[in-house]
Amino acid sequence: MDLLVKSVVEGNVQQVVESSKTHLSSGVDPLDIIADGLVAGMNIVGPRFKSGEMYVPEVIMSAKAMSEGMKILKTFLKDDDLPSEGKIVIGTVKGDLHDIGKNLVAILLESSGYKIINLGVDVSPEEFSEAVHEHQPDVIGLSALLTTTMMEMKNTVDYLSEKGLRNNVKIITGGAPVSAAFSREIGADGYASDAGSAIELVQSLLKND
Ligand code: B1M
Repeated sequence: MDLLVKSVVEGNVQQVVESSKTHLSSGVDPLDIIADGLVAGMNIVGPRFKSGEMYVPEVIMSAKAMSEGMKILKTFLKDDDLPSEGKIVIGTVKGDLHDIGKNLVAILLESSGYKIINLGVDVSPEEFSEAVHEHQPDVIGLSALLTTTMMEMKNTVDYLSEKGLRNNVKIITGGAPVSAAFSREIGADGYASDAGSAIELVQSLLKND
């Protein structure tokens, strides 16, 4: 499985596809290939990105390699075979169109076993609220890159509180202008400065549930 892990880390799509097929044809359980190969590889990528050893384009290639491997392996799985650590709705708040960082956070959370519902950009408090009703997530992730849209995070937190939707869901925030202090001030449950920290934050919030 070492070659598969290495290929994910290196973002080598072709090698990941070939190696996944080789393991399948040797009779390895697809779930083991996912856990010990694809996820194990992304578990190396997350901390390396956090520590600055890997950069955005490299993480995107690793994620692409992982998802190409997943495409092959998923055809051998039943829908409920894949274990889920929890469900996360994520989006960039209203008025804000920046999504590169938010998508990276989504990618790394997904590769850590969370089911991600990515609402995209320019997401209003009402749309977050609808997503809570529809998907019943464990966590809502709010991203903002503009100082002018940071207050939409507060509006979203307030709206969800008003609608009585805070009981079973944690709200986390992130994005360049956001800070832990701001996040606390607006009543969110946590703040992460980068994608690697977002994984640790979600794990600790859901563990304490
Ligand atoms: Co814009 N932009 N931009 N921009 N843009 C910034 C953010 C800016 C700092 C540039 C500058 O002036 N130096 C500035 C904001 C200034 C401010 O508010 N203080 C700015 C501006 C002003 C604007 C416009 C207003 C420009 C204009 O039109 N006059 C406009 C606004 C449009 C809008 O949103 N309504 C605008 C537009 C754009 C583009 C569309 C051209 C493009 C976005 C494309 C896209 O995202 N699809 C863009 C870009 C690319 C940038 C910069 C250059 C790069 C942002 C980025 O992707 N970084 C940015 C300057 C910069 O940061 N150097 C800038 C890489 C990414 C991996 O990092 O997004 O920080 P980041 O994500 C990190 C963390 O923040 C964190 O984890 C990520 C990964 O580690 N994180 C989370 C993010 N979300 C998280 C959520 C979490 C947890 C962690 O939990 C839920």
